[in-house]
Amino acid sequence: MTTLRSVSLVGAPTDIGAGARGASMGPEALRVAGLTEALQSHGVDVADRGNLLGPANPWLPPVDGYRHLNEVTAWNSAVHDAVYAELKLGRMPILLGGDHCLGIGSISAVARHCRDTGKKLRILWLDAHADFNTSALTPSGNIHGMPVACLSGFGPQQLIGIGGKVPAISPKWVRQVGIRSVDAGEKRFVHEQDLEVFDMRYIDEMGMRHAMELALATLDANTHLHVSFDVDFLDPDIAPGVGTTVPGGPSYREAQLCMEMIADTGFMASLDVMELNPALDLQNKTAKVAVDLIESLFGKSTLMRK
Ligand code: 5AB
Ligand code: MN
Ligand code: MN
Ligand code: MN
Repeated sequence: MTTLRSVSLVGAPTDIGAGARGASMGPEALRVAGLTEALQSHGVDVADRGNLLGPANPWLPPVDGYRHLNEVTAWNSAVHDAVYAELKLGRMPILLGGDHCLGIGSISAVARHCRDTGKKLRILWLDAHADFNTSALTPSGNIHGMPVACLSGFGPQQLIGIGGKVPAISPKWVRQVGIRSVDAGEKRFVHEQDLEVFDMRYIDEMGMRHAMELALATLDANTHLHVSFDVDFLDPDIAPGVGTTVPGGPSYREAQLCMEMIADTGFMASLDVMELNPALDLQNKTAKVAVDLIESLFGKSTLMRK
């Protein structure tokens, strides 16, 4: 198992790209749920870097198809710089969101690090949503619905340029798992760009095990695996504390299996934990489930096999 054992927690307390307020409280809820202690209990060296700073949320309607574009850019630049700095130190960044627009800063930094080090990048996108909207396709203007498109070079210059190369990634490097809510135009664009999607219908029919086997199939010793975990990936029964719940997501056990299979590869080298919204949660239940699942990503296993 080669998963890095030195981790840096980077909090990004903002809901600047979301359609509901409250994800700004996500980092603190994960800390209160015991994230540091849980990781330490698996022998991980944890440095909590505290929270990044950025502009307040002015809560304005879209302009040219984007809400809060300048504020989203400022937050993503801060996330990029922090994540890139941790990777340079040889540590594994865990970004504590914050809404999922911040995947742009995080993954553009990871992609830059992979260019520096000659690593092959694979991105596992665990989400109910494809997050592949553009200003022309979006029904909301909320940029948390656009990060995969922006990273693939489809978005405003000020966002797609973060990290120094356009596009930051190829959509061919992405594997999406758990998808069950995609807008009509977004769906056409997902097919056009050939994203590999293991949606809930696929998981129902083939099982989480088979979906994850395929999603992880092309990893090798030179791969940097980035996991972008949108907490709304999970079924709302176990994870009600998100702004955009979609019924019919993975159960607790299916999600555990998904995380355990990622841990088994030993290739996870960076992680985002996004969209947790404590204002919509029940006694921090969703944060606790998220911490449980993160433990599994770091090798906690229910297996009795030695
Ligand atoms: B999330 C929606 N597709 O674009 C849009 O939570 C929802 O980061 C996006 O996955 C959900 O507004 C974004 C309707
Ligand atoms: Mn989502
Ligand atoms: Mn998302
Ligand atoms: Mn959401």
